[in-house]
Amino acid sequence: MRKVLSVLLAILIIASVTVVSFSAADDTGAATVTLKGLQGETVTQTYAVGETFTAYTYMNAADYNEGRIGALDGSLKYPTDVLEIAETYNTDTEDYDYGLMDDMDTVFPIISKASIIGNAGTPGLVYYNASTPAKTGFLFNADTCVLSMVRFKVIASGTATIENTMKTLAVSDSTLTKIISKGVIRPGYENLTTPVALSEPTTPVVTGYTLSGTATNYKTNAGVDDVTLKLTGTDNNYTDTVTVTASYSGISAKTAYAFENVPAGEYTLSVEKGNHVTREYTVAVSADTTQDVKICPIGDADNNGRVNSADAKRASQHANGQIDLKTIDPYQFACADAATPKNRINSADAKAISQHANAQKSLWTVTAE
Ligand SMILES: [Ca+2]
Ligand SMILES: [Ca+2]
Repeated sequence: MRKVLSVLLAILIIASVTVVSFSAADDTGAATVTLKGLQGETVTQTYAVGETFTAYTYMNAADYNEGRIGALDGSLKYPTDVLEIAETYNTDTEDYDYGLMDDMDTVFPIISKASIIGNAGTPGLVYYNASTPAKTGFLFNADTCVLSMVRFKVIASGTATIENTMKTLAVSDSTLTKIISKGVIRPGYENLTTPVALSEPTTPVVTGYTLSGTATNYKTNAGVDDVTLKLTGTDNNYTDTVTVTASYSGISAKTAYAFENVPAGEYTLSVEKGNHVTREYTVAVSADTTQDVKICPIGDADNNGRVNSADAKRASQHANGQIDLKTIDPYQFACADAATPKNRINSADAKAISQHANAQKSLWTVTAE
């Protein structure tokens, strides 16, 4: 659970339910409910009197500070003659109640889960106010990050508009740069979206997908066993890093890795290991995705995991114009490009590989991690 440095919460008073002049049982009508987001996003649905529903507001601040928000202050307004608050959502129990307000994970979806928010004691107003100026902040880096999640009950027929307002929204930098100031979205931040939804919370909110596979890598020097995989969004600001430790069978390892809760999008997956040549893959994620990867040691021109005279010969053949490793496989070229000048394979690369193969001078300078 993420450490929250500072938490400023609104006064939370669970207001007594507004008393209406007739009981719900007397009213067999329906209410037309419209939920509005900050930028005019709307969703409308009709519910029978007595029915409960959940109003979700998501927030995508991914374009700003990688979606890391350091402070927010806002509310939902609803008409008390048609709606009352039934319950709010508690992510610890994955059920509805007023939750633990001292636990920010249950207030805002720092990573992925839904939030609860409090009724400030003012009829018709659900209020939230929280600040974590730490670098990490609250993470709103995907369309599926829940800003608020409130369960309402229809108590009378009519028309009800539930409106999101935000007084302050600031990124989690040292000065809490404001995206929204005094209720107005500041210039340059117009891409902020707050999608809204009205649906029964029968399943947890899906926040992303699993990207997993095996990373084939090789034994080099003792203690050099960590494989680091970095995922970077090309059409979003999502980044994540996973490090796994190789367990070898002979000289090679097929090491399982997984990224969880990856938002849909296109990514660059970079695979690194000491004494290996870093390799990048382009991966599209729109569902749970498998991507196996393979990296090879420096000098392994034919990518079979061993560096021997065959690799030196291959580099030499390229240097002599007999083969073109870039055409055969750009990654083979990168592995054969063992000596300076880089990005060019000449007799120096062939010699360096040969010296490594003959145990005269190792290409693998990383000895432990
Ligand atoms: Ca080889
Ligand atoms: Ca070279």
